[in-house]
Amino acid sequence: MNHARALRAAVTIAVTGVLAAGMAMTLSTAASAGTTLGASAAEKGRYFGAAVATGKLSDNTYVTVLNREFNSVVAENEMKWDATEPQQGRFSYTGGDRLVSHARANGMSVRGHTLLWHGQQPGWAQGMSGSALRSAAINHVTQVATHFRGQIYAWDVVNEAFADGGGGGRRDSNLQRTGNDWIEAAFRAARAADPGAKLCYNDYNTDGINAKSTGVYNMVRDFTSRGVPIDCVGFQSHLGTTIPGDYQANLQRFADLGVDVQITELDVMTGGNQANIYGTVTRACLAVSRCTGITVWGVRDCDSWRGSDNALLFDCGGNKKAAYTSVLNALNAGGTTPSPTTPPPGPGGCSASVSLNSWTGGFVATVTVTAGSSGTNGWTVSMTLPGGASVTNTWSATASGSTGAVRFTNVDYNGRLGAGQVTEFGFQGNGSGAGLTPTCSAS
Ligand code: 9MR
Repeated sequence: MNHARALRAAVTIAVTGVLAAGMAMTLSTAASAGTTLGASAAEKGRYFGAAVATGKLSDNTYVTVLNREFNSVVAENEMKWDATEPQQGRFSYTGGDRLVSHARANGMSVRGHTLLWHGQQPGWAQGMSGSALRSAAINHVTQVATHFRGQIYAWDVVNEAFADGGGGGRRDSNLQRTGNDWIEAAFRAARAADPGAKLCYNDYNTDGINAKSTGVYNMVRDFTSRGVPIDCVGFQSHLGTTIPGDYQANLQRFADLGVDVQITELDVMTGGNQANIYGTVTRACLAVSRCTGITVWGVRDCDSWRGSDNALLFDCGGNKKAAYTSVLNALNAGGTTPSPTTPPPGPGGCSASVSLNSWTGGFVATVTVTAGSSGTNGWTVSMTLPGGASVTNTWSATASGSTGAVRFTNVDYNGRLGAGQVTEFGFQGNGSGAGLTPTCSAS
C-alpha cells in the first residue's frame, strides 16, 4: 500500500469505526482504487493518454470523457509533416498549438507525433529526393521540435521506418533513399532542437518478438552503443483478436537496452477477447519498469480510424465498455513495479523526479511533478546542484538562484494540477547534474 492509500485507508477506518475491522478494510480497499484511467495510471507512476482530433474538442461528450479519464494526449494528425509544413518553409502550428493549450489547461502531458514518416508527407516533399529531401527533412525536424520545445514529453522522431515481412530491414521510402543514416540524423537534430523531450522511434507490427521488431531492436542497440540520442521506443499495438504471447518479453528486451518503452497507439479489434487483450497490454506495461505509459488511438469507437472494429474503450455515446473496466482493474491491481522516472504521488502535496540528458560539461534535466491526492494550486521543486554546476536556462518553471540550492516554481499555466496529474519542467545546466534529488512542496 502506498502512502496515499494508507492515508485513505486510515480515514476510512476512522469514519467507519463502528464497523468490524475486516469490513472497514474491505471498504478502504474499494475506496482507494483509482476511478479514472489517468489517476490510476499516475498512482503507478505512469500516464494514460488518448489520440485527439482537435476538431472534436468542441464535442461535449468527447471533451468530457477526454478530460475526465486521460492525463496525456497526442495529436492524431495535427503535428504530422503535411499539417505542420504544408508548403516548404511555411509552417503551420494551429492544430498542434490548440492541442498543447488544451493539455496545459487540463494538466495533461503531450506526446509529439510525428516528425518524419513516409506517410502524410506534404506534396512538395513527396516530389523530392536526395540531398534536397534530406536537408528539407532535417530542417523540418529542427523547426517543429524548436516550435514545441519544452512542451513535449516524448516525440515520435521517426515513425514506421521498418519493412513488414521477414527481412527485418528498412522500408523503402523517399527518406530511406537519402541514405541509411537518415534516422540518426533526425534524432540528432531533434535532440539539438528540444533537449528536454524524450526521443522515440515508433512502429507497428513490432508488438511481439519477430523479424521486424528485431530489426528495430538492432537499430536501437546500435544507436545506444554509438551515442546516437534515443530515449524510447513506441509500440503502436494496433491489435486484432489475439496478442503475441511474448508481448511483455518484447517490451522488456527493449527496456533492457536502456531505453523507455511506451504503448503509443493502442486499439483492439472488438470481440470476445477485446477486454482481455486490453487488460493484458496494461499488465505488461505495469510489469516493465521502463514502460512509462499507454496511449489509446482515440476516445470513442466512433472516433477511431478502425471504423466498425469498435476498437476503443468507450462506445459512441461515451459510455465505458468492458475493455475500459479491464484496463482500470489492471491499473488498480497491486504488485507492479513503478516507473523509475515518475514516482507515484504521495498523500496530498506533490512529488518530483528528475531525468537527465548529460554530456561532458553540461546537462538537461527534465523534472516531472506529480500532484498528490489533493491536487495543487501551485508547486515548488527544490534541489541542490553539485559544486560547479549552474542553471543556464529554464522552461515551464521559474528558477530562483542558479547554483547550490535552487528552487523552481510553477508558471501560470502549470500550477493547478488535479489529483495524480503530472506536469513537466526542465532546465539546462553547466557542469554535472549527477545525483540531483528533487523535493516537491504544494500550495
Ligand atoms: O488515425 C490517423 C488517421 O486519422 C489518418 O487518416 C491516418 C493517415 O495515415 O493516420 C492515422 O494514424 C496513424 C498514425 O499516425 C501512425 N500509425 C498508424 C495510425 C493509424 O493508421
